[in-house]
Amino acid sequence: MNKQTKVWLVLSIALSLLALGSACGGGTSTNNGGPANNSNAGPSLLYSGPTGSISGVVSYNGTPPAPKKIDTTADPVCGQKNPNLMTEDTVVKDGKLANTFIYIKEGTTADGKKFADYTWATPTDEVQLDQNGCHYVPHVLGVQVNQKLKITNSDATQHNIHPTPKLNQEWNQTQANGAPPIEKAFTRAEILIPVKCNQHPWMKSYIGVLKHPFFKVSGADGAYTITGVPAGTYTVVAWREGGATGEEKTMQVTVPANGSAKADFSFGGAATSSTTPSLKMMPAIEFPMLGKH
Ligand SMILES: [Cu+2]
Repeated sequence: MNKQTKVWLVLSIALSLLALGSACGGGTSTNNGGPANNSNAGPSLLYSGPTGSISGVVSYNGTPPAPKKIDTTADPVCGQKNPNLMTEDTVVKDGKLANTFIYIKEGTTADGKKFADYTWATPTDEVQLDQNGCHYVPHVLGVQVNQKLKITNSDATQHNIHPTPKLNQEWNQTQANGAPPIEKAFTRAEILIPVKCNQHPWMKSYIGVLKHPFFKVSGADGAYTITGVPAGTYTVVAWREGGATGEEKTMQVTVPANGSAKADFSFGGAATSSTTPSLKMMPAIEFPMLGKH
């Protein structure tokens, strides 16, 4: 018997055993519909049409709040490794805003189907969140639903990773100096999950969880590019941290087949300059009316 024949023999035995196993298993189930129907997820619609990209730059108007130096005296290890640790809630360079999470919220593909009706494979590669110098790196990141998130501790001190989601399950886990990576995943889409550290109150990170892969975080130059986007028309959202649930800007874009759509966003500035004049006008309107009595 040659090697190929042996392999086929082993395979066919394995398949027979599998068939036998599922036939026996079927006796306990009321639904004998076969393997295609036993999944609780709906039928999956996979996209195979033409794609394009969305790119742009995120700006910050006006003078951004200056980063503040973080007092790390509670943990000397942090101060030794990272003596100039600064707040990262608004990172602006030359008017461009980093750490903005840009993603497709909804839309219609060029073939007339709802974007939300498509399903996207969970990536097999993991996304890393490191604790290095007593802050989270990166500060903002995205994962797909059920994609593996690998959390590492590069510091000579203990951290306690504590995401505080609204839709996913909350957990917190201590990771000692030298401890192996912690592997987690989120089962539901959520924009965005704040992550804190129970050891170091200043530590913050934000994780965006989506059912699809069309998201990016703006870089230090404010730029981002989302590739492989099905041709279609979409609502694109740029999210940045701030307040209780963050701040969002939305834009409609049409992604052409094999082309690129532009979506520039801007935060900051504008709101304060528009409210001041309207407040000043109010007394001018009110006083003549009072004088008529
Ligand atoms: Cu920590």
